[in-house]
Amino acid sequence: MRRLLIVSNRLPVTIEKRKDGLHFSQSAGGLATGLGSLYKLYDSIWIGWPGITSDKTNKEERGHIESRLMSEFACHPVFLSQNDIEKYYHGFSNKTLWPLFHYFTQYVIHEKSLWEAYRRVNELFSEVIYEIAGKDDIIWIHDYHLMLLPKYTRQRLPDAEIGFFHHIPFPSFEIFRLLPWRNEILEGLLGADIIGFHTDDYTRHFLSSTHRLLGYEYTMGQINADDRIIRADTFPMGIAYERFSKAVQDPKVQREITKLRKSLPERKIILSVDRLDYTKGIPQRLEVLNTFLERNPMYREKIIFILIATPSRTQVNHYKLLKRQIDELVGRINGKYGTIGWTPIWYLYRYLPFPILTALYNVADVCLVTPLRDGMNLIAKEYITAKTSGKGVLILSEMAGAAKELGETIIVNPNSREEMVEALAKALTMPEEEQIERNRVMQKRIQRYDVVRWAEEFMDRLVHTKKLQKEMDARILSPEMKTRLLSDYRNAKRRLFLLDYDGTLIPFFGKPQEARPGENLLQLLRKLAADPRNEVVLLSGRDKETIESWFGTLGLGLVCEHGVWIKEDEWEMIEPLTDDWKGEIRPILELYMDRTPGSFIEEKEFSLVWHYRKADPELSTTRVRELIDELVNLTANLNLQILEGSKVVEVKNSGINKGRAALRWIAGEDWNFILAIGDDRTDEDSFEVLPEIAYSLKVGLSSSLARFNLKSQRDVLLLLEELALAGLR
Ligand code: ADQ
Repeated sequence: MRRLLIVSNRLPVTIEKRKDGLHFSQSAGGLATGLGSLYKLYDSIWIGWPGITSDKTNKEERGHIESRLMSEFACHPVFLSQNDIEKYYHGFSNKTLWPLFHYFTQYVIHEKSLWEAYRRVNELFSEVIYEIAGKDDIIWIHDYHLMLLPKYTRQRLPDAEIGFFHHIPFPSFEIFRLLPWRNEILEGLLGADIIGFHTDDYTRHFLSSTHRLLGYEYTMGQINADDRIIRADTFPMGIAYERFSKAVQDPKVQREITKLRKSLPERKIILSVDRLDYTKGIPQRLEVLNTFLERNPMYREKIIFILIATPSRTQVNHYKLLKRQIDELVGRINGKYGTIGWTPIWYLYRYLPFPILTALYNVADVCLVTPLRDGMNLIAKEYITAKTSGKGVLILSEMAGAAKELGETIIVNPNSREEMVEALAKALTMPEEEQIERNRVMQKRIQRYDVVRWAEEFMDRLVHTKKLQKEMDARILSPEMKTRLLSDYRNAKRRLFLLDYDGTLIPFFGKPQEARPGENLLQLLRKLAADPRNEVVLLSGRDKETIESWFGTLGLGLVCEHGVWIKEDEWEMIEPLTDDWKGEIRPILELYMDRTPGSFIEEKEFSLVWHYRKADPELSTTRVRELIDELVNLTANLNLQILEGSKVVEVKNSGINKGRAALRWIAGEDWNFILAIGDDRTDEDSFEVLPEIAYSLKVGLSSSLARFNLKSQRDVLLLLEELALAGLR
């Protein structure tokens, strides 16, 4: 059986040191339940911090903790010091990442020492993983505390199967870019094979940030990083459905329900349950209640607002202030409206045991889940599920990830007090049949995509992505195939090279003038061309003046403007062409140049090119589609073709391409060896016309007509250098 290593900041086990020794207790959170299902499919171990700092334990105790965690709980500890917890957990995780990712930019602290602690602890986690991971283990890392861990783990275990799930929102680029260490965070995540988010918006935000900050292209959630395919995808986390839908049958829950009913006769109950966190919008919710009671005196003494807040991150200052603010608000509202027999708000500042929590879900007529920002929010799903009678109304913030799935609730903007007050009135008067109708639909949905399905789907996609990577690896020119290529080359009497220039012989540059060949490359080409058995042809999209000035004296065959101009001995045009269409097309390209800062136009003899490599990637993605659309309409009656290359759109006469030009050489002789290398769509035309004996190589990991892929442009030079050497022997 394969092993699954689950990694999160906290273990689902808490250890406390009391006078009589160490105490272990297991916590049954939603994540633990979901992942529990995987324990049956995989032999699993959970890695994380056990909740006790290493300063409080000695070596012997730590040894005891380690062995007991493993034997009783299948857990492995990562020991952290008080200083680590201060800086990595309370610090960078909860004073930098948490507020930033929840759009509370005013609370964010950018402090280098916190960042360094975050890096150090992530490194520490990767050491522990390295210690215990076996070759075939799957590693699933959770949450914002460990965003660098996928990369660190990949560095130690290059072939590992690594998944990452992000439980909080991933903010839009405009927010994310504020982080001084934004690139490191993205690179950290990209160490994973798959990165999961709760909603499509978060997935999109992440893809957009990797595109804009690291320049990685993506299609349908698939990122082509330098040498790997990585997937970003949406997996809305579910709950342990049965646990909540069957809770009411539990005698302990029944007892709690009876107790509650006795103490709350004839009153409508409005419930609110959260961790005490500024993202949850608790003060705003209390203000809504205040306004509601002010405007609707008939509801006074008729409702009870039960406010449950779990203590959380109590060491962080903003949380202390929030606690004080809530205490004051509760006091003020209770003082203002309360009567001898009625207290409007019942406020509990504690964690509730499961029977009481579900009893509350059961008796509450309305549940208010109105965070200002929330990755998913599981309370919303738990409340709907616990409503076995179908009666009950959920008021849900559109800023919670759960709103994407629970559209039948009353959805509100948590920043609008008006809207929320109205929603409360609507909820309290909603006919029962309507409540049941709305809830039944959602219950089915929550049941179908529960936490087990969530976890299993994530794992499925992880395995699938790894398979894709392996398929792509199989297309990469293997050492054995390379040996065969070299030997075919050595044995061949006549050899043809068809080489693209930009992105193949040199890296891709933004501006044409930056791409001048270096002396080493010129020497290499000269050496290859000097062998009388070789014919080396350069096929470029560039204009003939540039290509002639760079390569004119090396004895190469040359093709310019994607096949318009050909030089075997002298420059000639592949067929007579006109350029009288330029006057019509140029103004369109100029318009796009003006609207897309960083882009520019290149004019060649028989083509016009719009370059956008230096423009903002997101903007240019949209502009390219618009431009092509416009050009397609415009060129319908002109004998022109529109060609999309790497970061360029080119308009030229139709019927002209690199393949047609390459055929001149291919058909000219009986070659024993042909090698074609290219990196973009325009090279596919050459690959298409090659005979079977040819070796064709595509630079990069995208699909192609070429027989093999090379991971990077550097690999092209290495191969050509080996060929040049092989020729000498
Ligand atoms: P949280 O911000 O902690 O989690 P949430 O999704 O609401 O928020 O889940 C909390 C869990 O704790 C629920 O299962 C709930 O039952 C329980 N809980 C909360 N208060 C409680 C109380 N007073 N007594 C007993 N139990 C209580 C983060 C993200 C969320 C995301 C989850 C899961 O911030 O947006 O939904 O992870 O990915």
